[in-house]
Amino acid sequence: MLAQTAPLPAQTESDTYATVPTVVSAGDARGDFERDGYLALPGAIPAERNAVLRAELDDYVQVWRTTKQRPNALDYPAMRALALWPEMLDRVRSLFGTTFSMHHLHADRHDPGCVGVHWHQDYEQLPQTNRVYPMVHVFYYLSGLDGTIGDLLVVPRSHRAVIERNALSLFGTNALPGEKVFDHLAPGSAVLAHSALWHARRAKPGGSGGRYFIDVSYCGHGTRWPLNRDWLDRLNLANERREADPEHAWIFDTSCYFDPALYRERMTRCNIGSLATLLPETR
Ligand SMILES: O=C(O)CCC(=O)C(=O)O
Ligand SMILES: [Fe+2]
Repeated sequence: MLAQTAPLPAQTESDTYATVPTVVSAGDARGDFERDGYLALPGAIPAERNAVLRAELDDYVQVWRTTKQRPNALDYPAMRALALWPEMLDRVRSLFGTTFSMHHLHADRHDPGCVGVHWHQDYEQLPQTNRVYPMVHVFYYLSGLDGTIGDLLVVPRSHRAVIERNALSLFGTNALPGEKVFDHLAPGSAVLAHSALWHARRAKPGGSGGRYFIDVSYCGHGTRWPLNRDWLDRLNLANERREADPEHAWIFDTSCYFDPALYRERMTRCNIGSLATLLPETR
């Protein structure tokens, strides 16, 4: 069983807007993460919990493929518990040095022959201009990685570059200079990746049984992040149901998000020339 964690203190408005995460390293893990943009945690999920998650993911995938509708992962108890896993939340908190909310949870089983995912980064920002606030994706490989079906690729230290999410698509999943290939990870491993880290999934032949994959992402407080309506609704729903576990109110707090659909047109209209010249004077 996962241990319970203490709730974070309630945020005040001044906390929310004053907290800019420090880039000073406080311990090896944080230093490594800040330098390289990722941390690998081999075999992080205990075997028993991992088996429950795998069974749940099989069910989730079957419902999704049968109904052609992606179910709400937060309705599945083990996946919901994974998003709220106290040890992982503590780790994210220590890496961020600030409070945060969950952004989304995606889950899928990649069966043999599954296609790859081209190079990209997943940092949520409209438009992409800086990397001041932290966002992380926790990639869980329930069945591990063994060089079949799909390898995870990352370019260490690429998370500081400011680049549109799909700007790297022209490279497909070809090798990039300095890339690191994850093709050997124990079942239940996690890779914590700064969301701006360049990464890809390179399709590989062979394999059996499927590549069980869950990613959960978290956004640091102090700014507002884009989140599509669908996931805003899911988090709000989870928040409404939190009587069952009131200590998790903060993780489903959506006040740090905005629906990008409501801003895209406005952004397109004013995103001309150098945006800096359109900003009000600040000191
Ligand atoms: O399948 C993987 O290992 C990574 C997939 C990915 O890039 C993502 O879900 O954002
Ligand atoms: Fe990604």
